[in-house]
Amino acid sequence: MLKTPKGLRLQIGFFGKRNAGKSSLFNAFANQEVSIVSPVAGTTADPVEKAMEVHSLGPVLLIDTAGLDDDAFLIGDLRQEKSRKVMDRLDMAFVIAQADQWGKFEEELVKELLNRKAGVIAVLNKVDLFSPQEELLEDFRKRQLPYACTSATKKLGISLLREYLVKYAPEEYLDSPRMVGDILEENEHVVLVTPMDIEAPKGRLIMPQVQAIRDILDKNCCVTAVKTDMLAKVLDNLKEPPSLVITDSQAFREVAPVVPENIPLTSFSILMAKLKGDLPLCAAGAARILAEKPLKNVLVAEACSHHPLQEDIGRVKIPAGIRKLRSKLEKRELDAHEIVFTHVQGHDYPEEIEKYDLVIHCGACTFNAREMRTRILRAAEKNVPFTNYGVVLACCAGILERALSPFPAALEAFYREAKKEAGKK
Ligand SMILES: Nc1nc2c(ncn2[C@@H]2O[C@H](COP(=O)(O)OP(=O)(O)OP(=O)(O)O)[C@@H](O)[C@H]2O)c(=O)[nH]1
Ligand SMILES: [Mg+2]
Repeated sequence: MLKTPKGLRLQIGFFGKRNAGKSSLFNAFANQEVSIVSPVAGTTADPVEKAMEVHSLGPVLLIDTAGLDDDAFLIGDLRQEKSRKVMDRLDMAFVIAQADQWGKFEEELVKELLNRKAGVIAVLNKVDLFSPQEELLEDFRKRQLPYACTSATKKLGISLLREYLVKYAPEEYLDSPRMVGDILEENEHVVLVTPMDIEAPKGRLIMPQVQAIRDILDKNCCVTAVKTDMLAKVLDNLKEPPSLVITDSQAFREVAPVVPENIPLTSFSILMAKLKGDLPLCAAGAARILAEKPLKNVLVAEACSHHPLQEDIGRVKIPAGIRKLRSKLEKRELDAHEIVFTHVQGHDYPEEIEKYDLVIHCGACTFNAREMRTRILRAAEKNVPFTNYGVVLACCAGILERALSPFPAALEAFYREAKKEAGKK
């Protein structure tokens, strides 16, 4: 129906010093001249991406990066900064060096990548001209660091790189996590509420809707999709109530009274929190909005850089919803400046996360699970509550508990945190 979204692809980075042959290997791997190759050191300035299918692994995203230097991490050069940012979202990385020049710098790179939980493969390139030292290879074997000797120009060793990917790819890519199928039994019926407002993309459904349909069908369940105003009629006409209703978060307020209390109801965004991040953690994070102590600085992080609908949610709906909720809670009208919402987009995510009282993330449909995990981790390490759009929208609409009811662990996490917050001032 749609192309595989970027966030579901295994992301593979090509790293190393300038002129190591990263772009040449990238092209040899892709079997296409995608990235510019030249003998001039520093040819690649910005990360270059190529989506492709790897046999028996499925969809991958290759990312060629700008060459790094020995003092790369000191000089703060913009292009090197971009290469480093790529590291945060990788599943796997090739660390590439000219075959006779693997050294301390490459080892540092391997360490950085392993710290980020990426799978690392050492690549000794240009073996048509240079030979690696036998002791080095022995050392790799001892440390169980997978390595390959390649020649990008002679196309040697490229298939070994592919084999390694399949061998070392994280489990989740071989067996994708479920969005909703895990809470359904076979033959159940799910109703989706998919409003087609002016923001809906022309001629198609948005990705979370498509992904949910696929997951429900994979579970051998039946799915009915309706627009908001048809919901009451469809529910009336069903002989048996559906096992679950999933609605667009924005229509939650309208949909909730139409769906009888005995029918579990949740939102697409909550399913995205489950698929990409950590639903219990996001549920617990929402408790901070309802806490008694003042809420001053909120970071709103958005994965897509060009999405008017998401932008509207992050920039308008959520700030307005939270201000309204806090005004009610504090029993006074909050001024616009009393809660500061800071917005970041794409792969930007601040290092000093402790400045914020709360992080609110979008559904992250364009991110892979690892990048989300890195972000969650960064907040958790600084004890900053983390939540997402769907959970916040449900919270502002006053239906959070209901939207979480199909996921008992998340509901419990919310109650636990709310109780803890109630004890603080
Ligand atoms: N002989 C030989 N030359 C190679 C090989 N791989 C790359 N080269 C050459 O090495 C030079 C640099 O290659 P690139 O692929 O541009 O290197 P890079 O690592 O992407 O360099 P930057 O990103 O620009 O820093 C080019 O002249 C390539 O033709 C190889 O396996 N053998
Ligand atoms: Mg290059």
